[in-house]
Amino acid sequence: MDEVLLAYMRAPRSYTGEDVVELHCHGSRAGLREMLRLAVHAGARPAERGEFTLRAFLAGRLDLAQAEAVVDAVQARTPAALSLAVEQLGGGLSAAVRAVRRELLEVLAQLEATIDFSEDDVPDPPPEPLLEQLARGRAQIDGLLATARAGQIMREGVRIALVGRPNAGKSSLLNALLQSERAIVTPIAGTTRDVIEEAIDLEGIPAVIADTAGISESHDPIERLGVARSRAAVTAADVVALIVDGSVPLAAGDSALASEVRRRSTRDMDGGEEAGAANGGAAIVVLNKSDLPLCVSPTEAGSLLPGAAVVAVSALAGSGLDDLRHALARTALAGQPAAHATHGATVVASARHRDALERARHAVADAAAALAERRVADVVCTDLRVALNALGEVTGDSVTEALLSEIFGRFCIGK
Ligand SMILES: Nc1nc2c(ncn2[C@@H]2O[C@H](COP(=O)(O)OP(=O)(O)OP(=O)(O)O)[C@@H](O)[C@H]2O)c(=O)[nH]1
Ligand SMILES: [Mg+2]
Repeated sequence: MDEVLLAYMRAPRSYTGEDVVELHCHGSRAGLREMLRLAVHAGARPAERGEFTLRAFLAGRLDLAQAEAVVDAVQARTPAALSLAVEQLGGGLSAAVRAVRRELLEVLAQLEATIDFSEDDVPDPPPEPLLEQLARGRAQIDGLLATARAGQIMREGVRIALVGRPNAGKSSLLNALLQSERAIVTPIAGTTRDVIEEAIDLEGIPAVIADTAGISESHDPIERLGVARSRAAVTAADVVALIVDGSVPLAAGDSALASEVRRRSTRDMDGGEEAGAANGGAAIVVLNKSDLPLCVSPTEAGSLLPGAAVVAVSALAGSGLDDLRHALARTALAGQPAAHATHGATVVASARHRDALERARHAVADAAAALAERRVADVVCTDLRVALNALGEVTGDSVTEALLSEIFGRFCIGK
C-alpha cells in the first residue's frame, strides 16, 4: 500500500524502555488510515492519550516533571517557552527538588534513629545542626518558588487587550505589532465591531493580543454589542493597554474608560488570583499618533492610570513599538525577572509544581518550629514526611493513580 521506513528500537533503549517499532509513511490521509487499519487488523490497538510517555515514566526513563515537560515542549509557543520546557525535560527541576529531598531525608533519618532507640537512652541529636539543614532546604524551596510567577507566565502566556475610544488607533497598533494588515483600519469611528485576537511573541512571553471595538455610548445596535465584547475582553485580560489619541485633547470618554480599567484593578486585588487575570489588573497607557503635534502630554496621559507606564508611539510611522513591547512584557511580569533572562536556571513553570512546593515549604516550616520548641521527634517526623510527599509529587516519587491519569490525560494521542 505504501513504501515506508521502519525503525526497530530494542528495549531498553527506546522512548518507553520497551521494544518499539515505528513505521514512517508518506502521510496522506488515505495512506495513514489504511496503515492504521492494517496494524489494528494485525493485533495492534490505538494508543491512549500520553500512553507512550506514561510507559516511559513507569519504566523509569523519565520522572514526572520530565514527562510533563514533553507536553510543554510540544505546546511551546515561543522559543523562550520551549527552552524552559527543554530544561525541565533535561531533569533540571527534578534535580533541584531531589536535592531538597535529600536534605530533609537526612534530618528525618537522624530523628527516626532517636525514636527507634529511645529505650536505649540514645541522646537526642542536637537540634541546631538539624535546624540549619531544614533552613537550607527551605531556602532552596524559596529559591525555586521565586521563579514560579515568571515561569508560569512564560509557559501559559498572557492575554493583552487594546482598548480605547473609537479612532484612537487600536487596530492600527495591532497591525503594527503583527506587521500585517490583520484588522480593518479606517478614519471612521466605530470601524472595529468584534474582538480580533492574534498570538504574538512578546520578548519571549507567548501573548494573545486582542483588538477591541472602541468604547463609546453608541445607539447603533451592532456597535453596542461590540462595546459589550470590548468590556468582556478587558475583564479577561492580564494586561490592558489603554490607547489614547494624542493628536486631540483628552475627552470625557478617556477618563470614563480609564476608571473602568482602574475599577478592574481594585476588583482583581480583592478577588486575589481566582479573579482570573494572572497579574491583578496590570495596565499601561499608550499615547498614540505621536507623529502628529501632540495635544496630550505624557504626564497628562499617565494621570489617567496613576502608577501605570506611559509609552508614546505612532502606529502609522511604526515608532515606539519596541518600547511598547518592552512595557507590555514588563507589566505582564510585574517586576519579576523574565524566566529566560536567567539562562539555564531552574524555573518552576507549572501551577501544579508551585502548589506542591508551597505545601512542602509550609511543612518544613512546621517541622523547624516543632524542632526549635524541642517537641517530641514524632511530631517533627510527621511534618517532614508531609514535606517529602509534597516534593515527591513533583518528581513522581509519590503520586496517586488519579493524579497520573489527570496529567497524562492532557497529552495528545501519540505522545
Ligand atoms: N497620524 C496617525 N494616524 C493614525 C495613527 N494610528 C492610527 N491612525 C489613524 O487613525 C484612524 C483610526 O485608526 P484605527 O486603527 O482604525 O482606530 P481604532 O482605534 O481601531 O478605531 P475603532 O475601531 O473605530 O475603535 C485611521 O485613519 C488611522 O490611519 C498614528 O499613529 N498616526
Ligand atoms: Mg479598530
